[in-house]
Formats: sequence, structure tokens, C-alpha cells
Amino acid sequence: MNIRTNEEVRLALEEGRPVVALESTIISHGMPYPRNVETALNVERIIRENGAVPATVGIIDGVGVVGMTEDEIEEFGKRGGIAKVSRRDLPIIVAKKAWGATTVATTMILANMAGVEIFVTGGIGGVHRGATETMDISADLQELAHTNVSVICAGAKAILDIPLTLEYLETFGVPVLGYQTDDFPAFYTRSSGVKVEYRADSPLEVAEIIKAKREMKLDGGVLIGNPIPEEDSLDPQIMNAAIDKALACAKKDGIKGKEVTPYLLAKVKDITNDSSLDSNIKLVYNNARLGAQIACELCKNR
Ligand code: PSU
Ligand code: MN
Repeated sequence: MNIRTNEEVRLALEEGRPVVALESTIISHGMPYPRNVETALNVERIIRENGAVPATVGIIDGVGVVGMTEDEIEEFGKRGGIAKVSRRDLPIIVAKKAWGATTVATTMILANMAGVEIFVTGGIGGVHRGATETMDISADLQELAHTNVSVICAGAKAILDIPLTLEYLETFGVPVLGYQTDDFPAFYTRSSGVKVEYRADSPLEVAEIIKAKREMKLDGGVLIGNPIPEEDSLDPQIMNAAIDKALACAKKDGIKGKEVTPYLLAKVKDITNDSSLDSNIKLVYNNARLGAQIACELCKNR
């Protein structure tokens, strides 16, 4: 597959400096224009301020881009109808020379091809509620099991079945860390009420775990759950009510397959009158800081 990077990312990789990958589904399917572009550019700035180089990932005319330009990010945010591309969609979008927004899974694939080990996002996909019937399990989880990229997220939204998601990750050997917490975070709120087995309290500690995994050649990523800052978190009762309502709407509207996640995210945003959007943005900024710090630690005496 054709991959290209921008000049800043190319130089950083060549010189062994820290690079942090970012996904584009969050831009084209996760937030409205123009706040999506504003957020994506702020995330890049925060990563630079914390000593790393940002690489926003997407597919442009069938080419995997690891490190978009500002103009390309703007275009991703503005242009309608960009396909959401997960692992199974990737060869089709490439063959058609189309544009594609990369999910967590696909961002990991392209980051790995370019040699980027750290990836910051908001929330990952997971095992959906009712998956014992529907088998709706995000391809993100298999990617975490096999592809050597570690992901910093604010946990997973309660649109998912969080205990089942953690069980699945355990089965497939994905280390899950709570960052300065003993609970798996639930995106808008600091805790899902589900314990994680391991916590890490500094970027160095996380980097040492990633390094140990790499040195043992245990394929796959480490998942780091970084809770939303207290001051930006939302009332769990309000959020859970909004999520229940969104799930009921999805059922009524017969939403299936890859549309499920974007549909639920948009519904939750509507039901909460966009108040969830501010929190969403803040938690991504918080993850960007931590991701850059971890990438810096990983690069020291490599
Ligand atoms: N969860 C969020 N925000 C998101 C996504 C998930 O809270 O933007 C996006 C990510 O790109 C993730 C994808 O990789 O949705 C998962 O989609 P699916 O469940 O179809 O695999
Ligand atoms: Mn799905």
C-alpha cells in the first residue's frame, strides 16, 4: 500500500523523535464542522507543546496518509460523505482511490506501517450491548490484539458493554492500564464502575510496559485508559439516561453494522444538547498531553 507522511513526520521518524498518531473518523464522523477541525488542529498543537510530533491519519485518493497537512485536515472536516474505514473496508477504499476516515483499527494499521507506536484518541470501539445476540464487536479490539500500536483513550462510552469489552481484551491478551486510576474510565465520566487489574501513575511507567511488550515480541498494543479531568466530566446519571435513550432509538430505527457507533454518538450528542461535545473535546486534549509524554519517554535511550 502507498503511504505518505508530511515533512515534519518524515523528519521525526528519520531522526527517531517521538511521533503520535491521531485518527480521522473522530474528525469526519465524530464532531460537527467547524469544531472538528478546530479540535484536530488544537490536538496537534498540544502534542507539539509536549515534545512530540502529531501525525493525523487518513486515506486520500487511496493513499494512506500518516501526517496530514493543515489543509488536508480542514478538507476532512468539511467534505461530506467520506467513508468510515475500518480494517475490512481498507482494501476497497484503496483500490477505488477514494477518501477514507480511519477508525482506531485502521489508524493503528497505517501508524504501524509508518513506524509510529503511540496513538491518541477519544474512545475506542468495543463489544456492544446485546452482542451475545448481534455479535456486534468492533474490529478495534482485534487490532489491539495484533498490531503493535498502543492507544491512549478516555475508556469507552457506555453505549458499549464495558465488562464484556474488558473480557474480550483479556482473552486476546491486550494489557489494559488505568492511568492514575483503578477503574476503567467511561469517556464522559471518570469511572465505569469496572475495575482494571493494572494501573500506571506516570508516563515513564507506561513506556516501560510498552517497551517490555515490544522486547518480548508480544504482538499487539497496550490500551491506556486516561479518565476525563474531574472539571470536564458529566453527570453519570444524565449521561446514562441519554445513552439508554439513544440505544432505544437505534433499535426503533433498525440501525445495523458500521452505522451503529456513529448513530449512537450523534444521538447522545443531540439528546444532551451538545453539552457532551465540550467534554468530548476536553478529554481528547487530556489524552493528547499524556500520549505525547508517553511517546517522549519511549524515545529516550531507545
Ligand atoms: N467511540 C467514540 N468515538 C468515536 C468512535 C468510537 O466514543 O469517534 C469511532 C472510532 O473511530 C472507533 C470507531 O474506532 O468509532 C468504532 O466503530 P465500530 O464500532 O464500527 O468499529
Ligand atoms: Mn460494529
